[in-house]
Amino acid sequence: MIDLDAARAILRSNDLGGYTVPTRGLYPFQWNWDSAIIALGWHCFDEGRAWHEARTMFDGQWDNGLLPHILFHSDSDSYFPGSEVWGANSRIPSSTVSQPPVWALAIAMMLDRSKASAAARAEVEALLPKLLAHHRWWYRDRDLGKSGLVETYHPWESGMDNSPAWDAPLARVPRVEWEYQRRDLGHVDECQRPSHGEYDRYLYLIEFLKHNHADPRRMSTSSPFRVVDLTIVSILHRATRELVSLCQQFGLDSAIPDLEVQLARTRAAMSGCWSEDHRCFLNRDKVSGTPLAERTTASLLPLFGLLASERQASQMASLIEEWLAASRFSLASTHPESPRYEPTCYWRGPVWLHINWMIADGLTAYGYDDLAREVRAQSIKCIEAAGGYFEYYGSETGEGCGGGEFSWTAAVALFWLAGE
Ligand code: 9WN
Repeated sequence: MIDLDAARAILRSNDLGGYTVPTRGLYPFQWNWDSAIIALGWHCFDEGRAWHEARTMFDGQWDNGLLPHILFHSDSDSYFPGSEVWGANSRIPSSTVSQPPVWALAIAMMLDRSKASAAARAEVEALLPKLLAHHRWWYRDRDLGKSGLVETYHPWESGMDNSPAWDAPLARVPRVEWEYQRRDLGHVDECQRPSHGEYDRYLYLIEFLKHNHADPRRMSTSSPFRVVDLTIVSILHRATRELVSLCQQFGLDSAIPDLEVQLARTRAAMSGCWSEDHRCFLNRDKVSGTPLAERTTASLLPLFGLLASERQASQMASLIEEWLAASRFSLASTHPESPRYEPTCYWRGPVWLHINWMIADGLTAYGYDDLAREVRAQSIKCIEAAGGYFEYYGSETGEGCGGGEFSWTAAVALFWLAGE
């Protein structure tokens, strides 16, 4: 049994007034994709608060449309690196990269589920131009070559920070030489977090962005870390489809043709990411121009993005069946057969329930209802085994890992697991 009162209590206690922190201490600010998922959770019991979450996030949008991955609404010494390290020149102190663009989808879902529809329509009307600017930023500044596949310049932008898919591209990034003190290790056991070598490189990439004023042309020609991340590509495609539908409903027809061009471009480009041998899609390294042959849950998200053909979906479904069976708790964020699989280390193996939701949703869209139900059952099993809502769960033991009282996990329980 999952405890929905406890899930609601987590959102309330992580509410800092207009924005919800992922968890207290470890992540004391507003994170972009967390916040979209959290809004869906709020929407189940307090619609007004859900829209407030969205407004606060978009208050931090840059003039060029970028929606930062972190908004540093207030100071906190429990997290590193803070806004001074990023050095952004923004109205609300922020990071200088974005995160998987879930917002248009979240807003479309909130509108759809809304009981207070006049109020909801007013909220969407106000948010729509900002959503459009956000999506245009991705297509314009992150795909200068109009390839259909947006690029990313920092593992933190992918949201799957230390995914084994990034090992090779990250290895060519220099390490910073200055001393710094990590704060995450004061909250979570070291073995569940990225390594020092990874942090040195994350910081180098922040400096690189700062030095180049996050300029799209410079980043796309010289960033030492430049990848096509399928989490972003898939979510962007799915969310843009929702954006088109919102534009239709709200009379913004003139915005649609451009979005349709982008959607078609991405669909056409996806065949280049498919691997027959792996039975799934693969992220790409743009520096070396090669596929990143590591099966992580990002490889499955094109189902959620509605980017797979029926034939590809069927191969992915058989892969997912094996993937589910390969660890006691599923879906492991890295395929358990990988030599880089680590069942309790962050994005290298543990189970993340918002990703399970996306994969289950994709499976349903392609007609694999039984598999989708199994992914959902596995998600409930994690919460039960761990006895609560954690950041992620050990894929062999179901133990709660990372931060506790975690907002997006509580939200997923409310808007997904509580249903049916
Ligand atoms: C860096 C907040 C965020 C999530 C990311 C997750 C983790 C941050 C960190 O926490 O990243 O952005 O400091 O580890 O990887 O997906 O949005 O929950």
